[in-house]
Amino acid sequence: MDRTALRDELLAEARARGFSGAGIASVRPFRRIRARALAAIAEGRMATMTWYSPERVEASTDLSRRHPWARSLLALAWPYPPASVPGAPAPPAAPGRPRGRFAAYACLTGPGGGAVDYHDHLAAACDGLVEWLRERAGPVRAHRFVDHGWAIDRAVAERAGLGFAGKNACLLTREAGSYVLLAEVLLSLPLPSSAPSRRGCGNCHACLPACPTGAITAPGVIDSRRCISYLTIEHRGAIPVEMRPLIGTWAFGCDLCQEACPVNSRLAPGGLDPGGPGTAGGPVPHPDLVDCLELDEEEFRRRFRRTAVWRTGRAGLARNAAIALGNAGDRGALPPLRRAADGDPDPVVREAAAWAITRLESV
Ligand code: B12
Ligand code: SF4
Ligand code: SF4
Repeated sequence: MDRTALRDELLAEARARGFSGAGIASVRPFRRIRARALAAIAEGRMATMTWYSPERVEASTDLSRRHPWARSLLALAWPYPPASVPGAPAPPAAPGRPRGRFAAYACLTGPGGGAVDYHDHLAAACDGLVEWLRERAGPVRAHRFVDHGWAIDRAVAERAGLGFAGKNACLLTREAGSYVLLAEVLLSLPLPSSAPSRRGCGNCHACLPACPTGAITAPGVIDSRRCISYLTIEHRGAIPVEMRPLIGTWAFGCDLCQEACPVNSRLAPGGLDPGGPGTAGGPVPHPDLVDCLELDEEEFRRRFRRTAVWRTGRAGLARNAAIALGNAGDRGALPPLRRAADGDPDPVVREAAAWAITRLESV
């Protein structure tokens, strides 16, 4: 079969299976992003994420080192709805039970409506697509990357024409803006490359002032040490005191630089249903912060084991909730904070709760 026709059929099949974007990139090294990623590590912008090592960057930016059989790269984007629409009022909260925020990607639901971890969800979708390709094209060797794989997902997607790199560093796609999760599959089959996107941010710079912590230090450059997403998901131990008031009520991740983006608001007129504040069925966009503070290990596992929130751990979520409660300004949250400051098994949570109490008592 003609390779261009096969590529086009494969990309159409990806869309039919729920991916919002699909494209083919060459496997040649990613030299520009290699230099940027190494600089991010050398300048400390990757904070304590030591797993993001120079060795990983070298392998991620020259995929043929570990996979010499690879002849093309299939890049894929999976869409998800934003958690809220800019300007929309926050959902009501009961006195003493302020609501916080979870990043929209953590609230991803599967076909049955239940919460899912996007890694599992995307991996299954990629595998299904590779099976389809094998049925069409015969034996094809494949290796997939989903987020924690050794590939730089945004750079691959950009080269495959899925979209362009925004000043908030996110990959902005035509179909779903930046509200996409990325994955890619190395193939032993040579397929012709897709055309890169010719769009860009132009004169817009709305995301830079929208970041409350100044984490976007230059267009396309994120200092993780200041990024709420890093602080609430990846950072272990106490969150630096000077950053705490800037985190607002985010309890897991942050979407502010995406919510400010006109490309997203043009494409996504509706947000996720805010639903109730309870997390009994898994992550929700506006969770009850006292609930997040008080979960024990068993309940945390039951609610979040197969979701993105699992990464932060019970103590990480409770630490974040304590800080968010301090920032929410509702003194009705003082009793649960006092209980956590005295009795939480984790010293980091106890200290965060004590900080929140001091902050609320000074309101
Ligand atoms: C480490 C990491 C983080 C770190 C560091 C973020 C960062 N920007 O480097 C932290 C924990 C802070 C983080 C946060 C988030 N992350 Co993250 N993260 C990663 C990870 C594992 C590696 C990223 C990386 O290599 N960074 C190093 C830099 C050099 O690479 P980059 O940012 O990817 O590169 C782009 C920009 O630098 C930009 N760029 C480079 N130069 C220039 C110059 C100009 C002028 C411009 C305009 C742009 C530009 O172009 C590059 C290619 O597109 C990837 C998964 C993966 N394996 O790739 C997910 C990934 C990037 N994260 C993702 C998501 C969803 C997020 C959050 C939105 C989660 C949230 N809601 O809380 C935030 C967004 C923060 C932000 N504005 O970037 C998605 C991004 C999807 C998308 N549409 O872009 C990814 C791809 C995971 C996935 N598989 O879907 N993340
Ligand atoms: S995710 Fe939040 S803190 Fe991080 S760069 Fe975007 S707006 Fe700033
Ligand atoms: S807000 Fe503007 S500058 Fe920032 S990513 Fe969106 S289009 Fe680009």
